[in-house]
Amino acid sequence: MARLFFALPADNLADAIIRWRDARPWPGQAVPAANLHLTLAFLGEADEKQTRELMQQAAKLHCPPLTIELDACGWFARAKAAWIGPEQWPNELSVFARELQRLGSRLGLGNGEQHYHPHVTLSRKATEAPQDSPAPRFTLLAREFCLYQSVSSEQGVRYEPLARWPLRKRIHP
Ligand code: 2AM
Repeated sequence: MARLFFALPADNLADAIIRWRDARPWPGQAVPAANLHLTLAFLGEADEKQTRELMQQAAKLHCPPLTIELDACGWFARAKAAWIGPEQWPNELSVFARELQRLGSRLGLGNGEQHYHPHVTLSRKATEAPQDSPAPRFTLLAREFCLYQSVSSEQGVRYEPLARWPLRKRIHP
């Protein structure tokens, strides 16, 4: 079994975001640069057959390249996650996240969560919200999406991309 999720990688921005976070008071336990991503759909524990099927189906999906402004800070009190994310985001992002979540649920995966709020988690075990001023000003240019496996080890968790696909608009004949 593998613990899986679909996400937009934030590799290009990760170092700049970490510098920004580390230059201000920020609650909780810092997430390392290599783990920064914007989750599209959480899938949970999948077996090999489900993983194969996810890859086959995901390859057929379409979503245009996306520009996402990371211009707000937030905190999920229950998950104790402090994050940055968009104040507003393209509708295509919500539509695509829903499609990926539905793909997961057709295969018996995911947590049935309906509400989608895009974010990049910058720390965990945060018992308070980060200060929201000055606001972040990053632009995530999403050109591809990935299926990640979450791997836990003594050094902590790391996210390994199992597959990646370009974001591309559907071309109508
Ligand atoms: P997070 O960024 O909000 O922490 C890998 O664990 C990814 O899946 C993380 O991005 C995490 O979201 C998300 N995730 C982990 N457990 C989850 C759950 N039970 N429900 C929804 N998303 C989850």
